[in-house]
Amino acid sequence: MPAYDLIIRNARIVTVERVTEGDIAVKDGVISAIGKASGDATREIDAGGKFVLPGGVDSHVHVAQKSGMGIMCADDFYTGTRSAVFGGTTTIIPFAAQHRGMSLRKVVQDYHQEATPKALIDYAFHLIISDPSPQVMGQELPALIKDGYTSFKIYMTYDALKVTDYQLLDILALARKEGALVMVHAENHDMIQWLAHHLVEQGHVAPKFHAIAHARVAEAEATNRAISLARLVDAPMLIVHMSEIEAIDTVRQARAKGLKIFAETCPQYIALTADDLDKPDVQGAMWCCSPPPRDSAAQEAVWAALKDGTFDVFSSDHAPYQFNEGGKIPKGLKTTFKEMANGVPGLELRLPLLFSEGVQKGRIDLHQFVALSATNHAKLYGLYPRKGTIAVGSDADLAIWDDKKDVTVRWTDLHDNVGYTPYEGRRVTGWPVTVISRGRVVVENGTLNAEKGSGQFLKCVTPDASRPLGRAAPEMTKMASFGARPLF
Ligand code: DUC
Ligand code: ZN
Ligand code: ZN
Repeated sequence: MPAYDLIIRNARIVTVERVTEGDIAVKDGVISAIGKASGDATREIDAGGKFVLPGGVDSHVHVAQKSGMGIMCADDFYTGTRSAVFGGTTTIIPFAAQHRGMSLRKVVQDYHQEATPKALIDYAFHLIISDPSPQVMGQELPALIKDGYTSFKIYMTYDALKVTDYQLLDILALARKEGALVMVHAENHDMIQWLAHHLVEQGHVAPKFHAIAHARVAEAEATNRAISLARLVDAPMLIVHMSEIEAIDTVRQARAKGLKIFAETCPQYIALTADDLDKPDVQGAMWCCSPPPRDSAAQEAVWAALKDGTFDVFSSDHAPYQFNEGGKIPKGLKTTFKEMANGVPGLELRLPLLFSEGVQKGRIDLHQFVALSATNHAKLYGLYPRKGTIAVGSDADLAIWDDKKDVTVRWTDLHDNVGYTPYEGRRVTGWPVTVISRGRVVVENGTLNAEKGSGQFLKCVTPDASRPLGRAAPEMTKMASFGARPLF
């Protein structure tokens, strides 16, 4: 009987702290030795000096979800996790989304029913709360937090989803009391509505006007307001999908004051600009997401914030809609920018884009890449050290990267169900060629080898913020723990 199930030999093992040369031995899905592995294994892989990184953790993903406008995502838990794993991601945290009038407990049950038979890799859930009714706030949410759903997203915009500032304060107070993390989509609803109304009135309905209606100041104002609300009740908050210079500065200042504010950005804010939405007829809808991509100055600000640790996590915000009437363009060629489905796919290309544009171009180092792509996500949602690192006792979730591999992005080579990629034709250097999930070699030589339903549900726990997130987030060391604390 071999000592191990798998040994990866001759690896350059990268974590947030160090690069180590050696072997990784795996038994029963868990890393059981690192260094010089003596003994044999059922399977050996020679990494040949390639980088072996923690499998990515993508903590902002929409799959099998209906948008506020009632449009179904193009990916379910099978195609979504398939796409993830081909891009080097081995854990996802999608949303169980409540629409108004729904029981949150029932919503969670429904998402489990969707995920259980289909997921190829491990997953946890965030909640989306659009209806903080007495039943939700008094019973369902506190119970769900105890059951391992410790983060929830709140919208400050979208008619069907947004909560008032008063409701957000209630939710923040509850998060503080129960020890949970509130994630905020920060855009000023009335500013966007007002601009959109006047643009449409003047016949400006093409996709490019989406980026004008979702003005930078709308993001900046809402970010500042959200942080002020969190400050009032001293509750932790994550601002998701940040795109904009002033908003990023506001986060940086809040953290410098010691506030427990975390921040996330996404591939579309380093690799796209508002000009991408400026295409003939409604084609620009394929690049439509909220907040919209901005310009090269904003991209530079995003890179600076990735480098200096203002951003804790780099997530895909994979929000996949096909370019047809059941997806992006519900009214076909007559669809106005107000009616387009919001969101772009990014699960599979999240890590290759960050690696190629970030590490290869010297904007961030490999350790920051690991922190931003895996370790910080696992720490923020209480999955560390089971996920997000390479250590004895951690799940053997690993990606072997060929840092020399040049790839020209073609949607036909990707594994989602979207039908296009906003990054078509881009060249990236560096690709996760072999991907391992709990010791199973799930991607190798471009082939998938995982059973539908073999992914496992992960319960999140409230993180202990006295442990720093990693090199990309040094301010965390100063932050108090955000375990449960009563407000009054
Ligand atoms: N917010 C998201 O988080 N994803 C897609 C669209 C949106 O507005
Ligand atoms: Zn959002
Ligand atoms: Zn999202």
